[in-house]
Amino acid sequence: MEKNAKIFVAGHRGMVGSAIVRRLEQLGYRNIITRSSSEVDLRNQHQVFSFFEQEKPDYVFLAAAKVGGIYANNKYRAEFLYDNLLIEANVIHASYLNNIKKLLFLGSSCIYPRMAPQPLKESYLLTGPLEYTNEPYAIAKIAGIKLCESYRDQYGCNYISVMPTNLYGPNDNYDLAKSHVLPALLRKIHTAKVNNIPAVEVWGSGTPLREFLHVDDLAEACLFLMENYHEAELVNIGTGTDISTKNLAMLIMKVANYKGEIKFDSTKPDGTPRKLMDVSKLMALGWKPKISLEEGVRMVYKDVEQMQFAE
Ligand code: GFB
Repeated sequence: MEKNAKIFVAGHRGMVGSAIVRRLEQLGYRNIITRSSSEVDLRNQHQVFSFFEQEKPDYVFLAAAKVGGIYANNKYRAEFLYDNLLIEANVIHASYLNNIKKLLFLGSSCIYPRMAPQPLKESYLLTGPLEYTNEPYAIAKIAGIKLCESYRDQYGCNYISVMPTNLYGPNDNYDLAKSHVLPALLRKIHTAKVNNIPAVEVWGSGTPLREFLHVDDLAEACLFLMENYHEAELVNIGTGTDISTKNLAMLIMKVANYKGEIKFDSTKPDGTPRKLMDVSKLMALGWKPKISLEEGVRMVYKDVEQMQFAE
């Protein structure tokens, strides 16, 4: 991407979008355009089409989405499907109408079948039933992948799809009803430590395995792929290693120096038993993550220590 290229980062206030903007600015890109959802509601086709006609960006990072952890996905099933379908359809079609140079679409590792062989290869997409708890979100993201693929087939658009694993980092969501496991455990363990609470609650059995990538590594991978990848097939972005939710809690307890107990809440769902990404395709292209899980947790815990959580 030329340094003076006009780059639209959709979803710039979120954890992923803000990391992409941060990385673009670090690399000297100066013509970055962003809009809050109150300025341009990406679910509103007229607002999106007018914005694109007016701004005509050269590149688009489509990081805007309605996201959340297992509980939110399962509770707001209609919103996760409707909002995400509208956002991707409007932004991808507006990009086509305005002949933008390239678009990068962000999906998620939950698009793969619940019981697909591990680690998950890009070719496993649509080879089996999805995990129930996040099926609406996964279907929306699969539709986004197919939109990019179909606009490439029919109109020759250079749109690529990337599938990150579970993410964490600055600007994460710490609302316990909507967040993902890593920020939720950071908050619960920190709160337990400062308030001398003897035990913290971990949802489910503690056995599900999850892979975690720091969002700064993800941003680096997105810029790398925007520059170097021009194919139709999706690309996994991850670390290639995973950890059980129990051992994640123990890692965070070590980082926080919290000596309490873990209580497992079996009334909460485990979700997918495992969703480890096969990242050999991306690594063969020349990218690899830099931030280890322990290092990343220590970095984020420093931010959490400054946060005031309502009890
Ligand atoms: O991160 P998480 O909410 O989403 O849950 P998924 C991961 C695992 O952590 C589940 C357990 O087995 C949870 O039961 N867990 C333990 C907790 N304690 C907690 C807690 O306090 N909060 C939360 N949230 N989980 C998401 C999808 O699935 O993965 C999204 O729902 C997206 O759509 C995201 O794809 C990447 O990893 O199960």
